[in-house]
Amino acid sequence: MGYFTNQIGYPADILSSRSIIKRDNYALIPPEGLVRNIIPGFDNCDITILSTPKLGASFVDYLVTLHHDGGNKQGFGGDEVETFVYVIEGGVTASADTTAHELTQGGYLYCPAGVMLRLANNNAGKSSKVFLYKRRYQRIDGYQAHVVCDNINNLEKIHYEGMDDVILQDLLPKDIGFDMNMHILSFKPGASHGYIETHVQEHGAYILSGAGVYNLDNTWVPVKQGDYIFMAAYVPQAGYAVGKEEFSYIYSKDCNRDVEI
Ligand code: UGY
Ligand code: MN
Repeated sequence: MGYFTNQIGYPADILSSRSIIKRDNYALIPPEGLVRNIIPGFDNCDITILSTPKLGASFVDYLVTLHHDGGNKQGFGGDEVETFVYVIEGGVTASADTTAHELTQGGYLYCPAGVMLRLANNNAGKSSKVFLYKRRYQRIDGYQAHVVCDNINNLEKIHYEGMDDVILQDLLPKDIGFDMNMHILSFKPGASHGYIETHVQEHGAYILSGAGVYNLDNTWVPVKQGDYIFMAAYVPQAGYAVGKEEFSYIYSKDCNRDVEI
């Protein structure tokens, strides 16, 4: 175990943290507090586990730094578990079973349940960083999901809910076979949501750029690039972009299924 940010030794000031953990409600996890986790199958990787069922999520998110020759050859997911990988930095070879795809920054691969995701760093000897997700797939009769591989540079930029300066990108198809989607929301400086959302779907969000002030259960929290936010079902949520850069995050959202009782 070690520090994900490679910070070791005594701090220059008193110990403090921006982390907020409200189980079954919301969490803000900044990079400074993250530790390395060992997960069998991941070699030459620094991997840290973010949302899990222990926090109140139905899914698991990870941040993985793949070093030289790093990756996962044995496979991740399979059986009833769907997986998704997004390249934050660098380049990786991501395989859906035996079909290999070269992904560069902004590239992603979704593997449906039953298909193994394999990863290998491919960044000219330098490290690569990915956002990784898994979830137990909710099957319904007559429909199925399929492998999706693309790059966000190829995706339509949708003006989000009537606002010119908020852009939505849907990474997976709007197809009933899929029980979740990944999206990127990007806010120009000063832009915001149009209202404070309250909905049954959960999110795990990794902030790709910029900074914002985010409402989580009616508490306004400053957030910035590199932070991770978990939003449980029903947590009130919305944000303003602050500063000079575009504020954008990638996030998961469950969809296309009725609620089981
Ligand atoms: O799709 C969403 O629910 C999204 N607008 N939520 C969010 O940004 N917190
Ligand atoms: Mn939402």
